[in-house]
Amino acid sequence: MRGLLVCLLVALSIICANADFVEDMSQETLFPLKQAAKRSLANKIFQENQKNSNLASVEPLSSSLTTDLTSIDAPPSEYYLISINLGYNSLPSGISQIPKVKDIMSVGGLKVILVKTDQSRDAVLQELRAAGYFNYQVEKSYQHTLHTQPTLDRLDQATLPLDNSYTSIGEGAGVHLYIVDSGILGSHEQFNGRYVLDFVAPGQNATPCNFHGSWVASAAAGETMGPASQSTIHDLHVGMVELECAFYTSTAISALSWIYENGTLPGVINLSWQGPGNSVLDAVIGQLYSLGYFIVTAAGNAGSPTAACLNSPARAPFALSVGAIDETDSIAYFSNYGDCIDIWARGTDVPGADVTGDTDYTVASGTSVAAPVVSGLAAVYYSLFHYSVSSQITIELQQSSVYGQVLGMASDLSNNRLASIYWYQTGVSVPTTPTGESSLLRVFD
Ligand SMILES: [Ca+2]
Repeated sequence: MRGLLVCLLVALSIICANADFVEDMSQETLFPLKQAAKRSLANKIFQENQKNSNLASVEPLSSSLTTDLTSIDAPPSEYYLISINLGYNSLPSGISQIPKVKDIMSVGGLKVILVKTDQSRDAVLQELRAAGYFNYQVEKSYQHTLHTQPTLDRLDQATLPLDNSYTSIGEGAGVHLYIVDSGILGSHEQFNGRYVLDFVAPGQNATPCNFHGSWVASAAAGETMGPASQSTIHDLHVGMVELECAFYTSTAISALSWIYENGTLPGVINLSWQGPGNSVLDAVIGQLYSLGYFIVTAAGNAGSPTAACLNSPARAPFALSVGAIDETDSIAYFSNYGDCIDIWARGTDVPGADVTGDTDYTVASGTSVAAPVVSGLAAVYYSLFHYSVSSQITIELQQSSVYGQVLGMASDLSNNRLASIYWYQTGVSVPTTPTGESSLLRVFD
């Protein structure tokens, strides 16, 4: 559990200080609202870009870290733990030869006997007493599992309340998910056998510099926590220890360049960080999109209506920007919003993989964790539909989204879209959305 979630932010690199703004708005774009907003802001962005050279900052994110990670779920079967206080009883002689006894463990002054039986708890107690063994405590062995991931739970239903379940339509097998972040604990149980280390920032080692990358990766592709639970997870570790896990745009671009040169399609690239507007970074993202990668980014956590249109990669025409909603489907108080948000996903109180141990978890909030939900969903769609063109994934994400569900924004905005598999999962035909249709057609232009 952590008291504060710190998002990875990019410090503007020198490489862009003198770069001309890349006016690529006339090309195919993701959403018309975003396109219009970006057009109007292009000059302003460029001017700010010039002023912001070498700016380094770390943006504090929200956190709400009280959620208990474990819950007692349905009892699996017939296992009972019998605890014996040795102060009163010695172990029955020959107990280890009894077939139903599966294990005997010592825990301090206690012996704990694991029994497999289909008897009820009371029946086990009665049997022990009939045999002359008192002072036993008999407890059922429960299956301790994580709460149903709120991100997943929300993904498979159109409306609230959450039903504490997630029914998959696919797990993203065969798709490569590139996480450009603070490093991932590849040995974590959530990433079992699906982890590849691709890139480490110069001067760094493979050890994650904080939990962020693992938490993000589990939201996209964790064994039990992300939609793409069969995708291959690629770690591009850009976070720098000396910057408290922040990094430079140039390092991010190095990582993206590595993907361009060495990556495998179909692929989804997750960028759960923001920095000042950067035309070079935006252009690099455009190159990867053209090659067939789908790029997803966090909207940012400034709670601002304009920041996503000013910052990169959120403003990048070929990066899908994901805003965060809370447990009431309202825009999370920290989430950026406005015309440059393309889609929404749950981003508050989300458990995820931690880096302190292979079975450790943490809970945090941020658009950083909403983005990988959509990245994972994009991987699922690549896997299901075998698209080779990035724009087809955009269309799938749009068409499968639940329209008008996000509270706190006008319902007639075409970007009021909640990422969802609801229509696929239920077999209900996808509804026509009032203003979304035009944006779909534009992608085909
Ligand atoms: Ca659900």
